[in-house]
Amino acid sequence: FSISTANNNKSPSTTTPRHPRVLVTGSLGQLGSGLVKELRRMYGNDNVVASDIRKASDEFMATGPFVYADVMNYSMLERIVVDWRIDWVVHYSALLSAVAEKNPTLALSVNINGFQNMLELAKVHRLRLYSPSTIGAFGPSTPKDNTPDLTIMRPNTIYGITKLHNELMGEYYREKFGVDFRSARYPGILSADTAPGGGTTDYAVDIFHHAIRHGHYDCFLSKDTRLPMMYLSDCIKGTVEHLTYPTPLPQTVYNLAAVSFTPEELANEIKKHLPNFTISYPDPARPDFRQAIADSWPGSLDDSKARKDFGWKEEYGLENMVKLMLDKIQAQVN
Ligand code: AKB
Repeated sequence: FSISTANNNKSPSTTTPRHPRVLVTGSLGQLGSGLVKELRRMYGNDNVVASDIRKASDEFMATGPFVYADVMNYSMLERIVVDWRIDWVVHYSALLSAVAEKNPTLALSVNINGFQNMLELAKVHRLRLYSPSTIGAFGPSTPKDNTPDLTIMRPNTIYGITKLHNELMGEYYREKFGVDFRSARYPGILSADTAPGGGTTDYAVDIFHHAIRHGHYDCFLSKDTRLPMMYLSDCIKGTVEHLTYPTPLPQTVYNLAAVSFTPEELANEIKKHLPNFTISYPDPARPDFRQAIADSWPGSLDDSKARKDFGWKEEYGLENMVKLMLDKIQAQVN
């Protein structure tokens, strides 16, 4: 990343490399705080502006700039971009699948209007915009196994509809206006330090807390619901690789995957460390509302394009991820 600092007729133009200045929205969510930390490590604390609509902890505030940013307010966002001379935006503000399904009107506003504000700002101020999509952008008619990047996409959840809309709008702005828009379809993300916020894949985090604290977990998905998942640090690594790739990539949106498992397979892996752990599942006659959401999503993704185009490769599979989650949560309890 470099900016031109001088260009007159007498002396040759010189370029002084400087770090990009990055704005992260939704930075207090499951993914935001880890990404902010990594970007600050790479570019310096003052070059990464964290934002949210909630108050940050003293600990988080101590690490660098933090501003209030309501993604539905275009002029507020524009002021931040101008005042802080932002180059790149990572847009994480969104309602996840389960909460979106409970409040579709709010999901439409936040997920679509909030994103549209960012996209428009990216056009006007020549920003690089990274905003993740999701496995939720696929639907029940999508091929379930090894789902490719390009396939049938007819999501039947409000979350999926908003995310697919954003994929297409980002692609349109890239083609039409040259906006450097980048996106990856995230699977469910597992993390020990930050809680997920209202998704269908949240069971895969809750299970660890319950296993350690109570020895039992009452799962809201059926035991054979297979979904793609990933450990948080891998997601941050993949996001940084994608975000920082020096030139626009051949595709606007990439599948990003690491591992796929069912609740039963996850529980069996946990039992290897906690032999007394037990799990129960819903009565098939009375499924939780999130079962229908999960059933409409793929069981595994083909992410070979991300591996080829920006070198994506995960570090964590089921075994080492389970061990790490248990160790970290055990340390919190002690
Ligand atoms: C959710 O469950 O809603 C999210 C996602 C897969 O996008 N974790």
